Amino acid sequence: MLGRAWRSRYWTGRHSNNLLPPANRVARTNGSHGEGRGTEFAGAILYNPIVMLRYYTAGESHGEALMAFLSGLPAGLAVDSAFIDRELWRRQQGYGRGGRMKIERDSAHVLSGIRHGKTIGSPISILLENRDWKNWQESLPVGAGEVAKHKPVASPRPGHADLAGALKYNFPEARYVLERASARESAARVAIGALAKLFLRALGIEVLSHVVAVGGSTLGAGASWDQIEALSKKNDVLLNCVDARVEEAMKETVDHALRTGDSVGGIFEVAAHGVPPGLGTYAQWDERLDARLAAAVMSLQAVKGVEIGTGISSAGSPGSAVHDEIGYQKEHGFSGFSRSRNNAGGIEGGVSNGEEIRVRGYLKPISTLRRPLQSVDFRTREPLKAAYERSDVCVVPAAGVAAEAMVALTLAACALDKFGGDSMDETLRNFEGYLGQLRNY
Ligand code: EPS
Repeated sequence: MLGRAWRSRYWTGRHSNNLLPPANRVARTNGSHGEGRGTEFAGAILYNPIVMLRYYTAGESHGEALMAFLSGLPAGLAVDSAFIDRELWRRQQGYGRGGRMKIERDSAHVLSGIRHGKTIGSPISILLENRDWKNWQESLPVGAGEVAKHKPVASPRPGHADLAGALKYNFPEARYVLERASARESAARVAIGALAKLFLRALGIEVLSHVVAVGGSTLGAGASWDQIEALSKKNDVLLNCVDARVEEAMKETVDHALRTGDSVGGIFEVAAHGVPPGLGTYAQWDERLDARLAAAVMSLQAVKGVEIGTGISSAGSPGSAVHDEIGYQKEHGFSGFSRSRNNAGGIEGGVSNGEEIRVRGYLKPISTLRRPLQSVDFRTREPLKAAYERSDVCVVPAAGVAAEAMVALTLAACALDKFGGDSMDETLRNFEGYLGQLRNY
């Protein structure tokens, strides 16, 4: 069996042919030509061509369950299921959630890949039961069921996937669209994100979030890692803001939306603490860490913008006010190099620079409104107000927790690209070797 680092080198295509494993060398001499990422070696593909850590989810919002799959974690990582459930609980918190959160008690049911409390290197699958399924079995059956019991969505909601999805998949209405476009799906990401967090923790990296803004109520100052960490330990979550006074203003903003049948968006910030310099690379566009993080966070429901560090305000400032001056104290950080501030959000040139990574997500307001906007009847094409279904009014804290999962999965993938390892022992050995290199730089 090929080592993980071996596979990575082979598939990233940056190394010479004589580094190819024997099976692939044979394939090339048998008529495959070309360099690079996999398909040229179609006759000899042994592994997924691009990434070592792979994941995806399945499940409808009101179906029987959500499923999450994670493949590529090294063997021997201790898994604490209470930690996964705590993460799932954190995602369910926050002022402004709808009635659904009173029904669900998300808990991870691990089906594979973890035995005797540790990963075994095999694909991990996790099932999250939808408690609400009992109320939907007749409306959303797997079999044909009774048409009269289905729950079609009369008119698409502006801002939701309803119309674009119905047009794309040629559905006469939007029920199937919203079932999958729903942010309920993010619970599955949080379950596997928790495993990525446990992996990163073994490397000394922690990932958490806080809320910067709800509607127009904004935290003026930055939040320190210690403040963010203290928030994560709370057992009563209001809006996950480090400043109690601003949090109260955020609550009033949500109350106003509740009173007026409206909804609010906002801004969350994810911080990754303890990330060494050297994750991601400028060498290729799709291997840049900032690009990978931006895609990961943007993929979350309702996120319409992503910012690394002070990226957005930096665009209007002179370079002297933006870039983080460099100093050196032998014992500081990973390599002795230090920074006067962290406007870069821990990433320069698509590479982590050893400072804390800071990524912000900008959420549009929830698109389901109790006082709906104008739309069109799917059936008659006549004007009709947009459909209203039970919904949340504000999900910024929950989205922050889901974004932690996406950031953790992305950093774990980058760390495995760099350090490889089929077992945690192997990964940690490679990691320690690299840390030594940084210390001795
Ligand atoms: C969502 C609508 C609401 C939210 C849901 C996301 O669900 P329901 O239609 O069942 O009331 O509660 O979020 C979750 C269920 C969750 O777990 O976060 C939507 O349309 O996106």
